[in-house]
Amino acid sequence: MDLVKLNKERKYIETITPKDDGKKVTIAGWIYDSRDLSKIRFIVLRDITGKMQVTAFKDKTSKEIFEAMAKTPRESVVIIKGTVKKSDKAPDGRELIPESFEILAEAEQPIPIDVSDFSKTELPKRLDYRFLDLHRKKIQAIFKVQSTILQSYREFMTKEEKAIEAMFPSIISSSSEGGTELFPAQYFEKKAFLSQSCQLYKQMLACSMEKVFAVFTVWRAEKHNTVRHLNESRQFDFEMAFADEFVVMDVLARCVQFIIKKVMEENKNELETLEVKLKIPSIKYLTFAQVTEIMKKEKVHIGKTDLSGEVEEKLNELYPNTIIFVHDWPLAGKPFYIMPKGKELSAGFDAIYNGMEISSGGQRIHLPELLAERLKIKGLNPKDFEHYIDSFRYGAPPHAGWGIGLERLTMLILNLKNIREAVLFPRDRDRLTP
Ligand code: AMO
Repeated sequence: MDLVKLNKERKYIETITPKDDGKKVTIAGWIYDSRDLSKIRFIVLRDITGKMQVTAFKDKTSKEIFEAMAKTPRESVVIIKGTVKKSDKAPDGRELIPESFEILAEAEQPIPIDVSDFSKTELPKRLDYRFLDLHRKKIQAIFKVQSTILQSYREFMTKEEKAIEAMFPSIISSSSEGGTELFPAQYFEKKAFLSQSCQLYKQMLACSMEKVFAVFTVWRAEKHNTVRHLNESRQFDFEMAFADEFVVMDVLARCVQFIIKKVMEENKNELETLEVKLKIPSIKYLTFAQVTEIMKKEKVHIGKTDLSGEVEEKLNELYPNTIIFVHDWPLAGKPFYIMPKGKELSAGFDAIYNGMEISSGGQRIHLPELLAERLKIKGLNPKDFEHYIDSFRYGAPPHAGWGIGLERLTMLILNLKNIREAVLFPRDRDRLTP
């Protein structure tokens, strides 16, 4: 097969319209379904854009093609040339009458998981065969939407905010979020860790480049196995100089609204496939103390320094389709780099959307002495953070920022029940392959 020629000739199924009726086209893809009615044989061919019925007749189609259509198993990869014909019986109103049929890769049988649109294969098994799971329209829809989320985050940051995209190291020498949860790595003779966030680097960068953002992979050695946590996840990071938490909460609100608007505009088919009805969320600001009061009335238990899943769900019930910013967070519940506000409170916040935390952030400490003091209070050694602390000694403006979990955001936009659905190849407590 001449693949250069194929790419010139090939038409994606979605682009075949009434204008093509009577014309010869070449399509390529996977056999989704086949039916044999003795004198008529059907194949439904699927490519990344859609499905098309291919219809062969015993008395009209060549014997070779007629037989190949019966023999070639589902999920095999084929190239079919033929004439487009209007047909009331075909799913999209047109079918292809084949004139040539070439098998590029025959799928071994049996296929280990059900890859039909109605598949009931359980998630763990699907993830064992993720490469096959990705043959499915629903699964492809999730990652088409995630691609829009990624692109629109970049578009928002570069076009609306004029921020600068940055890359940071993934191997670090000390914690960036607190003492625990690090994966150790051997770095020649030195002890190192996989990055648990680009926190310290994005802060150092914002102190010269003012407005920066990143799409950054993080590793967290948390042992729990939940439907909302991963051990490897991706974050949308943002950091801005001359800003406090209120400035960056506003950026976050507009950013998430922008992303959701783009998904609504660009992924209509995918949202339909996934049966998701999206609306642009509204924005609500509450202090931690206000949330405590509300929860008292609702008789939901609230911790002193953090919000439980139950509280997050209750907030969603009270303020549906809303990005809820909970600010003036208790100092004890935030990492060492968050700016204190008096003795008890901090300039840190969490953002909750559809019943779960999508982001946390706040104003940072840009004062070296205060930073060293806060590190000690958190049980960390300022010596391990020397470069970071020093970076604030020679002209560092006040700054603030946040991080959104990409998989969390995808999960919550699409109403997925398990965060693993929003990762191509998830890494959790038990899963290191594929
Ligand atoms: P935090 O640890 O709250 O903050 O993470 C930010 C966001 O990332 C997502 N997230 C996760 N997603 C899946 N699995 C996990 N284990 C996981 N941990 C976090 C969540 C969360 O809201 N440096 C700060 C951010 C900042 O202040 O700029 C940070 O990492 O959506």
